[in-house]
Amino acid sequence: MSTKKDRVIITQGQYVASAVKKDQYPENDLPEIVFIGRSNVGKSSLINSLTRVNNLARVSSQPGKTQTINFFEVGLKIAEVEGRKAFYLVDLPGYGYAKTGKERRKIWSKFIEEYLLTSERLQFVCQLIDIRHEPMASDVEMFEWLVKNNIPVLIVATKCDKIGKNARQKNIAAIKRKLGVAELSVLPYSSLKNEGRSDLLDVIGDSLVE
Ligand SMILES: Nc1nc2c(ncn2[C@@H]2O[C@H](COP(=O)(O)OP(=O)(O)OP(=O)(O)O)[C@@H](O)[C@H]2O)c(=O)[nH]1
Ligand SMILES: [Mg+2]
Repeated sequence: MSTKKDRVIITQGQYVASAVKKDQYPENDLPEIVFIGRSNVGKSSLINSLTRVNNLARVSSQPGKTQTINFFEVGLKIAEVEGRKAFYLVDLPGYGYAKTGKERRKIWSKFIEEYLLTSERLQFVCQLIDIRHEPMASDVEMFEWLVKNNIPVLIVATKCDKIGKNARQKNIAAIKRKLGVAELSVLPYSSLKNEGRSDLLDVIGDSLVE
Protein backbone atom coordinates (compact mmCIF):
# COMPACT_ATOMS: atom_id res chain seq x y z
CA MET A 1 0.00 0.00 0.00
CA SER A 2 1.26 3.42 -0.84
CA THR A 3 1.11 5.94 1.99
CA LYS A 4 1.79 9.65 1.70
CA LYS A 5 5.19 8.96 3.20
CA ASP A 6 6.43 7.08 0.17
CA ARG A 7 4.53 8.75 -2.67
CA VAL A 8 7.78 10.01 -4.14
CA ILE A 9 10.94 7.95 -3.85
CA ILE A 10 14.49 8.39 -5.09
CA THR A 11 15.57 5.33 -7.05
CA GLN A 12 19.22 6.22 -7.58
CA GLY A 13 21.74 9.01 -7.16
CA GLN A 14 25.19 9.48 -8.58
CA TYR A 15 27.83 12.18 -8.93
CA VAL A 16 28.11 13.51 -12.48
CA ALA A 17 30.23 16.66 -12.72
CA SER A 18 31.78 19.66 -10.99
CA ALA A 19 31.87 23.02 -12.70
CA VAL A 20 33.16 26.54 -12.30
CA LYS A 21 32.25 27.56 -15.85
CA LYS A 22 29.63 26.85 -18.45
CA ASP A 23 31.53 24.36 -20.61
CA GLN A 24 31.89 22.11 -17.56
CA TYR A 25 28.14 21.75 -16.98
CA PRO A 26 26.85 18.24 -17.78
CA GLU A 27 25.76 17.68 -21.36
CA ASN A 28 22.40 16.07 -20.63
CA ASP A 29 19.87 18.78 -20.19
CA LEU A 30 17.84 17.44 -17.28
CA PRO A 31 15.69 19.53 -14.92
CA GLU A 32 17.71 20.97 -12.07
CA ILE A 33 16.91 21.54 -8.41
CA VAL A 34 19.47 23.68 -6.68
CA PHE A 35 20.57 24.08 -3.06
CA ILE A 36 21.89 27.41 -1.90
CA GLY A 37 22.69 28.85 1.51
CA ARG A 38 25.38 30.03 3.90
CA SER A 39 28.46 27.88 4.34
CA ASN A 40 27.83 25.09 6.85
CA VAL A 41 24.01 25.42 6.75
CA GLY A 42 23.72 21.79 5.57
CA LYS A 43 23.31 21.82 1.76
CA SER A 44 25.51 18.80 1.07
CA SER A 45 24.05 16.89 4.03
CA LEU A 46 20.55 17.50 2.69
CA ILE A 47 21.49 15.99 -0.69
CA ASN A 48 22.78 12.87 1.08
CA SER A 49 19.61 12.67 3.18
CA LEU A 50 17.29 13.07 0.17
CA THR A 51 19.06 10.43 -1.90
CA ARG A 52 19.84 8.15 1.07
CA VAL A 53 23.38 7.84 -0.25
CA ASN A 54 25.92 8.57 2.48
CA ASN A 55 28.88 10.66 1.30
CA LEU A 56 27.38 11.31 -2.14
CA ALA A 57 28.01 15.00 -1.48
CA ARG A 58 31.01 15.74 0.74
CA VAL A 59 30.17 17.14 4.16
CA SER A 60 32.40 18.86 6.70
CA SER A 61 32.00 20.54 10.08
CA GLN A 62 34.30 23.28 8.71
CA PRO A 63 32.50 25.91 6.60
CA GLY A 64 33.63 26.27 2.99
CA LYS A 65 33.73 22.56 2.11
CA THR A 66 31.92 22.74 -1.25
CA GLN A 67 33.85 24.95 -3.68
CA THR A 68 32.38 24.06 -7.08
CA ILE A 69 28.94 23.60 -8.61
CA ASN A 70 28.35 19.86 -8.17
CA PHE A 71 25.76 17.99 -10.23
CA PHE A 72 24.21 14.75 -8.99
CA GLU A 73 21.99 12.79 -11.34
CA VAL A 74 19.02 11.39 -9.53
CA GLY A 75 16.17 9.05 -10.52
CA LEU A 76 12.75 9.51 -8.99
CA LYS A 77 9.51 7.53 -8.97
CA ILE A 78 6.12 9.05 -8.21
CA ALA A 79 3.51 6.50 -7.05
CA GLU A 80 0.71 7.57 -9.38
CA VAL A 81 2.89 8.45 -12.37
CA GLU A 82 4.20 5.86 -14.79
CA GLY A 83 7.93 5.58 -15.36
CA ARG A 84 10.83 7.35 -13.72
CA LYS A 85 12.05 10.93 -13.89
CA ALA A 86 15.70 11.82 -14.13
CA PHE A 87 16.95 15.17 -12.88
CA TYR A 88 19.91 16.88 -11.23
CA LEU A 89 20.33 17.90 -7.63
CA VAL A 90 22.83 20.73 -7.73
CA ASP A 91 25.04 21.50 -4.73
CA LEU A 92 26.57 24.99 -4.55
CA PRO A 93 29.40 26.49 -2.52
CA GLY A 94 28.10 28.42 0.48
CA TYR A 95 27.97 32.19 0.72
CA GLY A 96 28.55 34.42 3.71
CA TYR A 97 31.75 32.83 4.89
CA ALA A 98 34.13 35.73 4.80
CA LYS A 99 35.74 37.48 7.67
CA THR A 100 35.97 41.05 6.47
CA GLY A 101 33.17 43.44 5.66
CA LYS A 102 34.50 44.07 2.20
CA GLU A 103 34.48 40.40 1.30
CA ARG A 104 31.05 39.95 2.76
CA ARG A 105 29.55 42.06 0.02
CA LYS A 106 30.76 39.54 -2.53
CA ILE A 107 28.21 37.12 -1.17
CA TRP A 108 28.78 34.60 -3.86
CA SER A 109 31.06 34.15 -6.82
CA LYS A 110 30.42 35.21 -10.37
CA PHE A 111 30.38 31.62 -11.60
CA ILE A 112 27.43 30.82 -9.35
CA GLU A 113 25.59 33.89 -10.55
CA GLU A 114 26.31 32.89 -14.16
CA TYR A 115 24.95 29.42 -13.49
CA LEU A 116 21.76 30.63 -11.81
CA LEU A 117 21.05 33.20 -14.51
CA THR A 118 21.70 30.98 -17.52
CA SER A 119 20.46 27.53 -16.47
CA GLU A 120 17.58 26.74 -18.79
CA ARG A 121 16.02 23.90 -16.85
CA LEU A 122 16.23 25.21 -13.33
CA GLN A 123 12.99 24.11 -11.61
CA PHE A 124 13.49 25.95 -8.35
CA VAL A 125 16.09 26.85 -5.78
CA CYS A 126 15.96 25.55 -2.21
CA GLN A 127 17.43 28.29 -0.07
CA LEU A 128 18.59 26.80 3.22
CA ILE A 129 18.51 28.77 6.45
CA ASP A 130 19.59 27.38 9.84
CA ILE A 131 16.39 27.15 11.88
CA ARG A 132 18.22 28.20 15.05
CA HIS A 133 19.17 31.66 13.82
CA GLU A 134 17.41 34.62 12.29
CA PRO A 135 18.30 35.02 8.61
CA MET A 136 21.44 37.11 8.27
CA ALA A 137 21.93 40.05 5.93
CA SER A 138 23.51 37.76 3.32
CA ASP A 139 20.46 35.45 3.46
CA VAL A 140 18.08 38.34 2.94
CA GLU A 141 20.22 39.67 0.06
CA MET A 142 20.28 36.25 -1.57
CA PHE A 143 16.54 35.78 -1.20
CA GLU A 144 15.84 39.21 -2.66
CA TRP A 145 18.26 38.58 -5.52
CA LEU A 146 16.49 35.30 -6.41
CA VAL A 147 13.06 36.96 -6.30
CA LYS A 148 14.29 39.90 -8.38
CA ASN A 149 15.58 37.49 -11.02
CA ASN A 150 12.31 35.52 -11.10
CA ILE A 151 13.91 32.34 -9.80
CA PRO A 152 11.36 30.31 -7.82
CA VAL A 153 12.60 29.71 -4.29
CA LEU A 154 11.57 27.38 -1.49
CA ILE A 155 12.94 28.16 1.95
CA VAL A 156 14.17 25.10 3.85
CA ALA A 157 14.90 25.56 7.56
CA THR A 158 17.76 23.16 8.36
CA LYS A 159 19.01 21.35 11.47
CA CYS A 160 15.52 21.31 12.99
CA ASP A 161 16.59 18.38 15.20
CA LYS A 162 18.55 20.92 17.22
CA ILE A 163 15.52 22.71 18.68
CA GLY A 164 12.15 21.76 20.20
CA LYS A 165 8.78 21.87 18.47
CA ASN A 166 7.68 25.17 20.03
CA ALA A 167 10.88 26.97 19.12
CA ARG A 168 10.46 25.64 15.59
CA GLN A 169 7.19 27.46 14.99
CA LYS A 170 8.53 30.61 16.56
CA ASN A 171 11.72 30.56 14.50
CA ILE A 172 9.89 29.80 11.26
CA ALA A 173 7.72 32.86 11.90
CA ALA A 174 10.90 34.89 12.48
CA ILE A 175 12.35 33.70 9.16
CA LYS A 176 9.20 34.79 7.28
CA ARG A 177 9.20 38.13 9.06
CA LYS A 178 12.84 38.81 8.31
CA LEU A 179 12.45 37.87 4.64
CA GLY A 180 9.37 40.07 4.51
CA VAL A 181 6.97 37.53 2.99
CA ALA A 182 4.17 36.48 5.35
CA GLU A 183 2.73 33.77 3.07
CA LEU A 184 6.10 32.20 2.33
CA SER A 185 6.24 28.43 2.76
CA VAL A 186 9.14 27.36 4.95
CA LEU A 187 9.88 23.66 5.16
CA PRO A 188 11.62 22.39 8.31
CA TYR A 189 14.27 19.73 7.65
CA SER A 190 16.68 17.54 9.58
CA SER A 191 19.27 15.65 7.59
CA LEU A 192 20.28 13.89 10.78
CA LYS A 193 16.78 12.48 11.34
CA ASN A 194 15.57 12.69 7.72
CA GLU A 195 12.65 14.80 8.92
CA GLY A 196 10.96 16.76 6.16
CA ARG A 197 12.25 14.38 3.51
CA SER A 198 8.88 13.15 2.26
CA ASP A 199 7.55 16.73 2.16
CA LEU A 200 10.50 17.99 0.15
CA LEU A 201 10.32 14.97 -2.19
CA ASP A 202 6.63 15.77 -2.78
CA VAL A 203 7.52 19.32 -3.82
CA ILE A 204 10.33 18.06 -6.07
CA GLY A 205 8.11 15.37 -7.63
CA ASP A 206 5.33 17.87 -8.33
CA SER A 207 7.77 20.30 -9.94
CA LEU A 208 8.91 17.56 -12.34
CA VAL A 209 5.44 16.52 -13.58
CA GLU A 210 3.99 20.00 -14.06
N1 LIG B 1 22.36 18.18 13.78
C1 LIG B 1 22.42 18.36 12.47
N2 LIG B 1 23.59 18.65 11.86
C2 LIG B 1 23.60 18.86 10.53
C3 LIG B 1 22.43 18.78 9.76
N3 LIG B 1 22.75 19.04 8.47
C4 LIG B 1 24.07 19.27 8.45
N4 LIG B 1 24.61 19.17 9.69
C5 LIG B 1 26.03 19.36 10.05
O1 LIG B 1 26.43 20.66 9.63
C6 LIG B 1 27.78 20.66 9.14
C7 LIG B 1 27.83 21.25 7.73
O2 LIG B 1 27.14 20.41 6.83
P1 LIG B 1 27.36 20.49 5.25
O3 LIG B 1 26.29 19.65 4.64
O4 LIG B 1 28.76 20.20 4.89
O5 LIG B 1 27.06 22.04 4.99
P2 LIG B 1 27.15 22.86 3.59
O6 LIG B 1 26.02 23.82 3.60
O7 LIG B 1 27.22 21.92 2.45
O8 LIG B 1 28.52 23.66 3.78
P3 LIG B 1 29.53 24.25 2.64
O9 LIG B 1 29.79 23.17 1.63
O10 LIG B 1 30.72 24.62 3.44
O11 LIG B 1 28.85 25.45 2.05
C8 LIG B 1 28.24 19.21 9.22
O12 LIG B 1 28.97 19.05 10.42
C9 LIG B 1 26.95 18.42 9.25
O13 LIG B 1 27.07 17.18 9.91
C10 LIG B 1 21.19 18.45 10.41
O14 LIG B 1 20.11 18.37 9.83
N5 LIG B 1 21.25 18.25 11.77
MG1 LIG C 1 28.61 21.69 0.97
